[in-house]
Amino acid sequence: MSSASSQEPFSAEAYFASQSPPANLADDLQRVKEFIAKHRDAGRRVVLITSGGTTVPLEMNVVRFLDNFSAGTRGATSAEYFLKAGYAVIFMHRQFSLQPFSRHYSHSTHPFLDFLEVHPSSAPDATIADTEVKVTQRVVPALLPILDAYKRTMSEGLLHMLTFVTVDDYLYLLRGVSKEMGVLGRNGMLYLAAAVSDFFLPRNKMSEHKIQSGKGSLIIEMDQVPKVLKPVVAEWAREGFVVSFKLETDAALLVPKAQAALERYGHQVVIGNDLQTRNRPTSTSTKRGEGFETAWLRIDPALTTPGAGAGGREVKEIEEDIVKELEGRHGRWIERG
Ligand code: PAZ
Repeated sequence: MSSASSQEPFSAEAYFASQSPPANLADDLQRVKEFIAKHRDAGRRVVLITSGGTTVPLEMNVVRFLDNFSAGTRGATSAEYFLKAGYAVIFMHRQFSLQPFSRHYSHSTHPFLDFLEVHPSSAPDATIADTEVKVTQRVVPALLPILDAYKRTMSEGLLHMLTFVTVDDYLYLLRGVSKEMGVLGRNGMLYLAAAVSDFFLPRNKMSEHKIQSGKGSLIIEMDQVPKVLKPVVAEWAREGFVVSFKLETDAALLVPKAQAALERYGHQVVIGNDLQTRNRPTSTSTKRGEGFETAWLRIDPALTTPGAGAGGREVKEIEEDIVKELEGRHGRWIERG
């Protein structure tokens, strides 16, 4: 697979002209419009969270695809803290990645069935309908606040879910939802935590059927996905408070790359995280006058075992501090007008 292309990168318009929208886009956007209107009328701040990795199919009838690393932990965890802070949340996530609330009982960390107990009836004529299944008492203290927050969120209609799989789905949804958020003015925040592919295979270069292996090695030249942060900030969500994420594997690149992104796109905050330690130190960079301001959010590594809270142990999650910091900055930015 080649790593660099001699071609001009696609502009956002050329990208959308060449790639097809997801089948349910119009319905999805209609529901987003209604959700935003309801919360705008209530004077509530709304955050769009993107979460999880995108895929890039290599064939029209997809057998193989390129994927981006992300379990969806950052996005799902942040969504809970934004809800706690009073935001309504549009949670745009990769299908089957972690979701707010249910993330505490993911099949890999805390399988749901492990928390259940069966109590058969001892009556001689008992049927299966007399058997009770209960939640194990030991998990109740940790479960109750999660269940309570979940029920309240759902009954008040504060969480709206959207799913994507491919990078095409993601970009069409991002464009549509960002534009809908325009009616919120400064009360809208975009929190772009999804891990989005930098490369894609345009439809006109894609094989219709499964790529055959008979010819030995495979060489695919991919095109560059347009840098859509530019139209997000300059066109689609002009009044929104935009927070982008930068993931690096070389920690020394985090701050310079975050500052370069702020310089290039002119948005409000970049959150930098290193792949190995992403649940621990995290930097936030903001443009300040002619320069930049970088702050580090750090928490005690002993308190950060992901998902440990579901079993009853208290954990500290870095997203709590990220969201607190952003809520404050968003508020001050709204006041400044
Ligand atoms: O979903 P997760 O918790 O496993 O990972 C989150 C993350 C590292 C993908 C996210 O914090 C992030 O940095 N997103 C942007 C990735 C990028 O630079 O493309």
